[in-house]
Amino acid sequence: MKKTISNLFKISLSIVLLYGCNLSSPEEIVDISETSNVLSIPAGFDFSTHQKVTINIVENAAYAKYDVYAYSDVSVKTPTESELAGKLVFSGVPSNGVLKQTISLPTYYTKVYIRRNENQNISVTAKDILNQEVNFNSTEAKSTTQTTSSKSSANIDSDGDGVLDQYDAYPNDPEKAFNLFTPSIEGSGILAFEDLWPSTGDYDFNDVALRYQSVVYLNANGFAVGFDFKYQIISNRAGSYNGIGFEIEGIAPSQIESVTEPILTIDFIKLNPNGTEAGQENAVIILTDAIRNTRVGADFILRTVSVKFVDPISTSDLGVAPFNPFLISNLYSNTQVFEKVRDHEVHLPNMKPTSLGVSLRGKEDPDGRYISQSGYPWALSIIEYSVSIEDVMLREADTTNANEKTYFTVPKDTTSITRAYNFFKTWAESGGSEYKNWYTNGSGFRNESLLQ
Ligand SMILES: [Ca+2]
Ligand SMILES: [Ca+2]
Ligand SMILES: [Ca+2]
Repeated sequence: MKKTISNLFKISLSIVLLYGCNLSSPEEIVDISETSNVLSIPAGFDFSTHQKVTINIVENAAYAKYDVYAYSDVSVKTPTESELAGKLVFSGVPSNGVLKQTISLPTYYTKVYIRRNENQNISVTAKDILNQEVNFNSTEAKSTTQTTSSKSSANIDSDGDGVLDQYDAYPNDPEKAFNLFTPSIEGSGILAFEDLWPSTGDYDFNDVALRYQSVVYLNANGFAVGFDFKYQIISNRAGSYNGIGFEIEGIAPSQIESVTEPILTIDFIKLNPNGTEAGQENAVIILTDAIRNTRVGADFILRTVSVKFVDPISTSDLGVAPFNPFLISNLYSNTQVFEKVRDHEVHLPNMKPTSLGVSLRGKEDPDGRYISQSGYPWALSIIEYSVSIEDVMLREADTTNANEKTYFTVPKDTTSITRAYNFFKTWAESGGSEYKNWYTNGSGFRNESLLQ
């Protein structure tokens, strides 16, 4: 009898376990998310996944070259120099003993790596980010390793900009000496939009999505002389002629010397002679007026818009890519008739429309801050280091690698981001304090079958 009870218990336990497994299967989680499609976010939360960080370096020696790397302490071991290489954010040589730059880092990043090279004596120091700042003094550079580079004796400055050839990324260009990458030399950022604003959408964030990398060109004093904005459209599920651009807040159109090459095809964007958009208070760069028209054949290709400044600008004044990005939505009309509507700009939460945009406060966007009544944004901005702008389309096309995407991928059509990414809702409802890395490929973070 005891045996029978024991067996019955085992059978019941098995049933419970099986049933339990079913309950915790991804499909069941999906159904639960589907029925609760309202996000209860704390007041003021803006859905930021990255933040501006100011790096302040004080140098006591006459001359030292610095490289600053993004660093995540999620990894267990200290990264090697070769592991850090792809995460280079900027380089520079202090001017009058000071090197200061503004960069962008994921909110879950807690440190940066600072590499100092004083006459081939190399030190690498991990520094904490405190209140969006990193303060480093060269007296902290302790563990030094002497390299055997033959360049150490080469004190040549071919272009006379004050930066030795061995440290000068542009040894024959006196206007440029260093680069500042957003997010890094081998990383890329994502902008993903819902285009029905001010109506709510399905929150699959695949109507328009692009990857970008910005390369700011710095002079010998660490001031920006211009930048390239490279972009690759990775999703365009909209039937309409959406345009896309960004506003550089606090920078006047007159501070821009030239912009090459916005792709304008449907004649409703007016430009100033310097290539910025006309009628704007701040400098506005339009990448294209019609994303669908930027294809070559059936494919979107890697594009670059180059911006040159009249006078060098500090990166604290310039801000960080993607600046104030926006989609120009031409879908709003509740008809299928295409209209050239310039003023319907879809921005990131809490950002403001440009001079040519309108704020359409109403039922769906009650505060006019691009957060819907149900608590959702119309745009998301992410930066990550797991795929480069050059490699993303190759990786996408590689079907043998389909289940090994280590980078953010937009959801399939009509699949809400809350279904595709299991911790998006937790992150949003915690005001961004939990699961700050919800968009990464952490264990159990995403439902691969629901991603494009
Ligand atoms: Ca030089
Ligand atoms: Ca140079
Ligand atoms: Ca959508």
